[in-house]
Amino acid sequence: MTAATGYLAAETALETTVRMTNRLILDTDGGVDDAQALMMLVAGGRAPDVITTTFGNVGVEQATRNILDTLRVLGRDIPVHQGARDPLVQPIIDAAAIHGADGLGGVARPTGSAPPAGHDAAGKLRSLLREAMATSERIDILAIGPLTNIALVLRSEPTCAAGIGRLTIMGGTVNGRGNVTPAAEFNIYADPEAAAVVFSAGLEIMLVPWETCATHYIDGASLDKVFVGHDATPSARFARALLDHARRVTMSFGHGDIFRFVDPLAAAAVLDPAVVTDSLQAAVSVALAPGLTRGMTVVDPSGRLGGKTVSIVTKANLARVTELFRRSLVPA
Ligand SMILES: [Ca+2]
Repeated sequence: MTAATGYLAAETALETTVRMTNRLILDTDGGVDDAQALMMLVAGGRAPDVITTTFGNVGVEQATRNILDTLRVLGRDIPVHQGARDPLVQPIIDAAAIHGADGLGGVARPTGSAPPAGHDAAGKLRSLLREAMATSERIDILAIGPLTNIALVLRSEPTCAAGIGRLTIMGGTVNGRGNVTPAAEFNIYADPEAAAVVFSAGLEIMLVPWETCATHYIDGASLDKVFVGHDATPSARFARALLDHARRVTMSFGHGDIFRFVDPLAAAAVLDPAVVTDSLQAAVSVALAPGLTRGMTVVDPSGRLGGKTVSIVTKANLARVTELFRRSLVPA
């Protein structure tokens, strides 16, 4: 049999791509970099099939509104299911100092956004994962907020773990240097008990930790060039406003005019796993005791902790990540 050529070859290649890529759920807390990550997934050709929201950067209603407004800007209709309002055990914290009171840095918003498709994210996740198990078509998840929704599912129905393909998480630390406390990163610190449930479930996890995000950045001036001649569309204006907010916050912390890839780095790893150029295989456990280390991810490459190891991203191809991000700013 000869190889298909022309149109047929393209069609066959597309079918292969579709078969090889699992469906995707985005679980998000609706902050500035969450909106940017969503824009990257859409621009990169792997829009989530379903989006679930959680408290985190802001309260869950605001997080849901932020995601729905971002979808409105993008002209995309993706079902958004509102989720966890509170952590499993501890009181709620938020990150308004970083993401602004509205979670999107006060950027101008569109009108006429859709309402949420539902208000039971854990229930939706559960039914999707049951369906995935029944059809043997696993679903990938990108989690870029506190892990409460996923923990609620795994705690109530542990067998749902079998429906998850790869779970990519932005969160935690690899060297114990946090961004909320000296030891803990925000997404884990916001609900350590939930993170503990997720990391002990035996899942295939790719972890994008805080230190890797902090060391993968691009200077602001080179991003300004991207917009030259391209900032007339509503989506480019929205993208630019988010980016400018993130740059202002980073500058206010004394780090200069740079844009750090945080949730967008995790989105890049989902879009193109080859952006990951170095990673550490290690068991990860979450410190739950009150005090200095609460919410810290304890990383053990030695195997003494036991359990399934996760893949912790330590280096990424910055040029490739930047290109995936650039496409979301000014789509062709
Ligand atoms: Ca986030």
